[in-house]
Amino acid sequence: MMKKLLYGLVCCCSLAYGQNQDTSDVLMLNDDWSFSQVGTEKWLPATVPGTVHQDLIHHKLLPDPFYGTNEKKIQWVEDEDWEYKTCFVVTEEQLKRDAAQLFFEGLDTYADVYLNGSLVLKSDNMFVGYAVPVKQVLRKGENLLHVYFHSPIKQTLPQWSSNGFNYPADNDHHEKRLSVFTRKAPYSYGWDWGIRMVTSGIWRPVTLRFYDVATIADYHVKQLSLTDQVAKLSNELEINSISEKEKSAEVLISYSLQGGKEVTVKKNVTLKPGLNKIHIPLDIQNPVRWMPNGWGEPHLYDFSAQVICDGKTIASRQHRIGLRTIRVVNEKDKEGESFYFEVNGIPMFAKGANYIPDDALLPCITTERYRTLFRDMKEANMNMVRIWGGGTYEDDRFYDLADENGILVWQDFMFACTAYPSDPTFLKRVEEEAEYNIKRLRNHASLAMWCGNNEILEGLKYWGWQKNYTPEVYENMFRGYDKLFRGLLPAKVQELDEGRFYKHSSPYFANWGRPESWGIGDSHNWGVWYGKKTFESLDTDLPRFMSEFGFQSFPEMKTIATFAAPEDYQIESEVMNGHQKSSIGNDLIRTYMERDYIVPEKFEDFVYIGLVLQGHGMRHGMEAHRRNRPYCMGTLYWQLNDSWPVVSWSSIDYYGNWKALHYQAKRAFAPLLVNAIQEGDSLNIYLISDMLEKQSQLTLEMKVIDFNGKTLDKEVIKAVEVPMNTSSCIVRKPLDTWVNPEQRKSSFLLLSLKDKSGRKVAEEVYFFDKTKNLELPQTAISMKVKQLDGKCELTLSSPKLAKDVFVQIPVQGARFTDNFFDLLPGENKKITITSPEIKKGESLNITVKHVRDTYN
Ligand code: BMA
Repeated sequence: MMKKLLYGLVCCCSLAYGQNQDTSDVLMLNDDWSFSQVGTEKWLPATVPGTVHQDLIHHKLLPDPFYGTNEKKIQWVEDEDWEYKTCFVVTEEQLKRDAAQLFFEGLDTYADVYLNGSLVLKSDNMFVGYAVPVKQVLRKGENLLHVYFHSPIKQTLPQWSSNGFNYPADNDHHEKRLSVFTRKAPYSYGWDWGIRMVTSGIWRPVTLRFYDVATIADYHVKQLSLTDQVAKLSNELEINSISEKEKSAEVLISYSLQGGKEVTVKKNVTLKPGLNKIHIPLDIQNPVRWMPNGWGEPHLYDFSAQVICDGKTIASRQHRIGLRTIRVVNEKDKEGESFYFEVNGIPMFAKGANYIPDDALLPCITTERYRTLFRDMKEANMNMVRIWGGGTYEDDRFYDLADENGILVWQDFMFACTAYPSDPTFLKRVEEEAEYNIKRLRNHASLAMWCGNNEILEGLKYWGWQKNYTPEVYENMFRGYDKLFRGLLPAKVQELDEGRFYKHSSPYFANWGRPESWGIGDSHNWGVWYGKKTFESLDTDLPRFMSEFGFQSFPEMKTIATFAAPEDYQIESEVMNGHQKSSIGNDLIRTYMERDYIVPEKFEDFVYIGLVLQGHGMRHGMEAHRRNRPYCMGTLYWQLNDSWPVVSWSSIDYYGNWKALHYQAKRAFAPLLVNAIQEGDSLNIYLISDMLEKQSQLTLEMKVIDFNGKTLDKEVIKAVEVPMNTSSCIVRKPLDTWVNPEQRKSSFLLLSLKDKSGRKVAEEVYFFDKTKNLELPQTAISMKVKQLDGKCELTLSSPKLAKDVFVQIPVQGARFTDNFFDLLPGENKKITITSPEIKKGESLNITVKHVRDTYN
């Protein structure tokens, strides 16, 4: 008999499986799988968790999809059905246990699961974990598990055919837009930065748990209130008893205080057959708060729940819990409607980026890659990441790392850029998905808010769908929107995660083409890029919270070299075009480059100047947003990362290499920022602090220096104070009092903020003109190299200014303490490059380039 249970009703933390602290017996079923294309009868070894694409690539039945124009050659996979099977052994002791539960953390997507000939599950949602009671079908000895994946294309074609219209899912790179019918990561059907790889497979782990009496179906540590004196919590457990009679049990909640002392609270309960909801209140005196990155330590308490029956711990669950308050202040005010995060009672300027899935093949993302990504965010002074709605609800590891690193998570539900169906079957699936993921994620301290979707209201109102559809269809899209995003999802959040902020869309009102709307809520400003507006427009086109703005670049040459051969090194070659998914992308890059730079002829130089352009342009925006706090209270740029090697808006490429933008974000997001900006005829200097302590007794040194290193002017302001969490203008001076028109082209302003011991606490280099107008000198950079195992220390210097110096080594993912910096005349700049691939004594090809090098 087939029975499907929602994961929400059973165990939901992968950690719990790893650290089995109870009497249950867990078999990991990720080994010995084989797979076959239906109809071929040919079986080959398979990887679980994985996707059929990974297995085909492994067996050389598919070419590397990222290389050249291979994307075209792999599209057939989506039209086929695929089977996976494995055998596992069950012992007599295991069979004697009261229950056995097969658990799939993720099936992609339409799968029929057979165990020893019984159909035990039919899945239809990639975002849901499935728990199946299987005791009745297990056998002593060998058991056969068989998963049949229906092609997500063939499965939904009948729906498409009877729908009568094509959904406005422009990012779905197929003439028949089937993606909307399936609850499956939208980006896998293609995106304007994404390869199309419509996957199938067992994409998350599989386990089989044998247990007695009961399991903990859910454990929620609910924070009821928090003050400096006391945290009031409620430990809410759902215990599923499979016993036919009532059973007495003891529930133990323990947590450890700072210093390691363990505190335990007990409750005696009577477990009735079926689901038992148990609440155990708990107070923590003098709680240590979880703080976001930049504000202190993200302290976490280790919580554990145990169910003890007849002297044995029959079930247990663990969570790491952070105590903090997060309030999204979204209120009408005299300027419109605010949108900001108040963390532990203090308004927080949000600094971060939009995250897309880190791989076109999700199971390829290793723990190490997640760790590196969080290190990248933390080092760039970020405190927030938005998990954008066209990907997936992320892996548990992602949220664990967000908790541990103090990075707040803005969580979209997985809907983006198109209307969706809203028939009862679809709504039911979404309901299951919401329930599963809200329960899975609500214990995370980092989870700051839920958002219904990405840009769907915006699409409905402003992307011309009115013209493309009949009034009935269009009206129905609106009604469907309301059902999903104003009905179902907020109701689920209210029911399961009461108190956490929910907004139906991002943006929910502001539209980049309508200035009168910018005072309301969060904005996606695509005036820069799609609207061809200048980067300087970001100084005055101000949102209350910038949840997206972006600009593209090519990845650096060593990444291009992974998918293209030297003969493809042209902006519009077939291979490069295959890796540029925005039809207007190359033209826009060139248009913007012409405005500010001398456009190089050589492809390699174009790639480099493009990186420089993206970095400076985006930094300009981030600084504008920070300068304008508290009117604007956050900036999350589009986009943090890539899912394959591609031309995109990212600040980190697929191989983990920071683009210029990531270094510029790090600078723009510095906790203490000194920032010069031309406003009208005046050049003004701002001091911006996101710090929680007032900074005093600082000295601001302002030097105008020519490109040969001669100081033309110097001014010092002493006893400077920077209040906590503020932006203020400290100097306003007409531009021509800083430099004369000639000097504008041949000098820069060096701003240094020093503390009372003379230590530099902030620095900015400001140029008085666009780069293309500067009289950049030719100069040779000298470099001292000290190469050790795992790292390389460089000291760079140049007698004259070298602008936007880019140091390259042919090692993917190497980490640089700094790059894309201005090397000031006479300065000795030390940087360290780290990578396990760097070896003492082995030759390392280090190349250095600066803007002047690209002139003929
Ligand atoms: C934003 C995103 C994505 C898209 C990006 C660039 O609006 O939400 O859908 O990739 O624009 O076009």
